[in-house]
Amino acid sequence: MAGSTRGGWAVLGSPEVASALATSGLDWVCLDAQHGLFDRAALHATLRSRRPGWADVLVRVSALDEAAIGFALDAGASTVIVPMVETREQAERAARAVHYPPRGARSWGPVAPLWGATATAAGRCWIMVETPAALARLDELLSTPGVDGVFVGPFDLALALGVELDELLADRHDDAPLARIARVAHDHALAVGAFAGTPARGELLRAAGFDHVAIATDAGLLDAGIRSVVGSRAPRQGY
Ligand code: 3PY
Ligand code: MG
Repeated sequence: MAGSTRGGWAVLGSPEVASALATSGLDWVCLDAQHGLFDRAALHATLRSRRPGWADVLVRVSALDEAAIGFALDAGASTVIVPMVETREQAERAARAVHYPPRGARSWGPVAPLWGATATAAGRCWIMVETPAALARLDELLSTPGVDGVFVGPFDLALALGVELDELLADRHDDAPLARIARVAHDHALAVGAFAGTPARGELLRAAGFDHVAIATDAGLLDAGIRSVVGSRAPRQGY
């Protein structure tokens, strides 16, 4: 992904809703199998419903798990986002799981051709930086061969740092955590993305140096739609 992009975050586990996001003009959609409702069946159903014109589809896997990573790529995800990576060894495992030999150790078994689609041969590996341990090892993590991008989870990072999310997002010091992550990632020529969840938080992340920002979730858009039409619902907590 080049330049600056806007993504959508799908948590509802619905192929139809993911399709609405993927054809909305957003540049990419991430199917969330960590905190969202995308189990294997829902990932398959969504990836197999892709049509020409869909935005790029990424999958956030539930954990650093070789089987989950291979499954998402076999079904056609372009990129896998691996949560909670904290050590060089974990970054190497994530990268190995994404790339075929000789770069990595991904097992061959594409299923997308079963429904006439192309399997992802050259998947991309984005690791999540969202803990102080990862922050302390930024250079080590982001220089790992086979890691193609970094993705920040500002909610987890704020929780773990013991600061308010708004404080983390608004911190404009040179050495502020978000700015530092973006700078080190750019120094390593990686893709640099983050979860925002709203356009306003997305702007703050862009100002901190993030190029690929998930500006909305399917649940949030549904909620905003209900409130704008029916006007009767209190804003929801969470995604
Ligand atoms: C975070 O902000 O920690 C996330 O992982 C967003 O989903
Ligand atoms: Mg997180």
